Amino acid sequence: MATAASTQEHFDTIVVGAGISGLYQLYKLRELGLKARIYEAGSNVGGVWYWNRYPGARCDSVGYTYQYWFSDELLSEWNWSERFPAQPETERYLNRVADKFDLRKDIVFNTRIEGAHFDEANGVWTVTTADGAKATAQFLVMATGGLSVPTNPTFPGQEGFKGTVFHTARWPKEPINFKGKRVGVIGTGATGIQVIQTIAPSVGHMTVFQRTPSYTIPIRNPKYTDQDRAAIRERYPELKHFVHETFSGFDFNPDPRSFYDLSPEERERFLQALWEDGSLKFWVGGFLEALTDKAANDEISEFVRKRIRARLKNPELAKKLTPTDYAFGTRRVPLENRYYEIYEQGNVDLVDLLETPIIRFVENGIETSAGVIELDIIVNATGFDAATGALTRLDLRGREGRLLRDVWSKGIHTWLGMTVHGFPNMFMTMAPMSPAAAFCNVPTCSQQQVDWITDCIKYVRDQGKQSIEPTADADDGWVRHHNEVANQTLVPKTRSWYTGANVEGKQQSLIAYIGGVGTYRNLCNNAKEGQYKDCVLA
Ligand code: NA7
Repeated sequence: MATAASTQEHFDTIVVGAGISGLYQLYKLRELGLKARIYEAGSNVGGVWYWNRYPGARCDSVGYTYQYWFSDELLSEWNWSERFPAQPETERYLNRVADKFDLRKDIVFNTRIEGAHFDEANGVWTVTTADGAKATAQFLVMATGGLSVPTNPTFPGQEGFKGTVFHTARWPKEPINFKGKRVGVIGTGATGIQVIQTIAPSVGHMTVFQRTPSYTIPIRNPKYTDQDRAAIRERYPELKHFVHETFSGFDFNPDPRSFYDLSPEERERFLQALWEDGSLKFWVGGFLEALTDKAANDEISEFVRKRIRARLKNPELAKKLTPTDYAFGTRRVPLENRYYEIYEQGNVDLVDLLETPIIRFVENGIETSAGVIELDIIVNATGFDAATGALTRLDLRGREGRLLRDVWSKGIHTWLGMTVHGFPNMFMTMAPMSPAAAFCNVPTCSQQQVDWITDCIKYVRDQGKQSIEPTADADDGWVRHHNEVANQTLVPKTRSWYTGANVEGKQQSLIAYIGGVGTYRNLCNNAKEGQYKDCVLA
């Protein structure tokens, strides 16, 4: 493992973050023969799979599409145990990658980067760690993650609560004993649902504080046999290419037929078959009109609502847990496992915050407009400042000392979601205006972005140049295209983390490119083949 140097070290490239993108970026930079270093705030690799170790954390992507494709040896060695691996398995996988490719020796752990400044005179980035150490590099890759800055609710009286408060994205490594405890969970997105359905059976009593119910899909998660794994491995040579050509980075595409090519009965049968797949295929592997056409979406939304209602005996509960005021698929669709049944098991209450909002936290619990609910533990499953949060909270300054936070406060702009005008030699993964920020199976897009970034760095060096930066027009063009595509869909019409609505004061615009993973990849490839003509090389 690398250690923070006492004297200022210089690298060809500094990477911030040792998650899925950062690890692969280090591997690729080494392949180029560059001197590279990762700084990582956590004590180990894994990024989102290091921090989000709450009970029930599980990947909603099928495991064999949620992996690296660069090493046939790794692909042949690693055995996924089930279709949707739980957090410990994915974390183990990323540790295995770090060990197998000896990545740790170039990673400094327990080191948070507070700022990075571009020095125009010398053409280098200087990064500063939380304890004031500095290092410089020609290139900077912000592999800081799209979902790495948790949002905590701010209710009056929070500091006075005498029990324990956890955020799911900062979960302790030691097991928590919930036995006999009164537990409150705030939030019913993908994370809330996983944690609620997992701990509800073992707590004394649970109160779920729900503001917006989710549309969900029941997960089908068989354990794999050796035979299953052998059959899956057969597909790897084709899959490693195919995932990059799809709409959302998985191993399937939306159906080529129009919603209106089928009769209502045929549609019902088709949707039922997708439903039984028990995966996100129902969301992004069905009709594309689900995301663009209100009438088509209404029918699909009702298909899901019917199935949620059918799970609940109590009509009052069914009403509260069934979404009716937004369109299916315009917010993240969680996979669930016996989520609805837990509300009828006897020790779980649902508080609908639209009826009885939280007034304040009190010493012994949470006070809503209906009275005090006594709690020992509060779990905030309240989400993230997605895509921008990890970048805007830093003192990240490009040319003329301009702060990215200020630049984006007037309107987020990027070129291809990977670079920003005014920030030469700075690259980002999982950043705004790329599919990776929300509408992609993360490893697919993170590998595509890292490959593109690596090629771009190689090009600059091969040309004997020092720096590359998109023009202001390049950013403008990308923002225009991003918005045009976004506005053809229903997604911006719903308030969610996809539109920045979950963070006060955040830009209200679609955070991720929704033109499709394959289309985005072609646009990135065109930029490369066109020798980055939208950029200034100096
Ligand atoms: P999400 O999807 O942003 O969900 C957060 C949940 O927390 C959601 O139900 C919110 O309600 C709720 N929330 C947030 N703040 C509050 C306050 N102040 N009061 C009450 N309820 C609140 O985050 P997740 O962690 O579940 O998922 C993020 C991604 O991680 C997910 O999409 C996967 O890709 C993995 P709201 O909807 O805002 O009404």
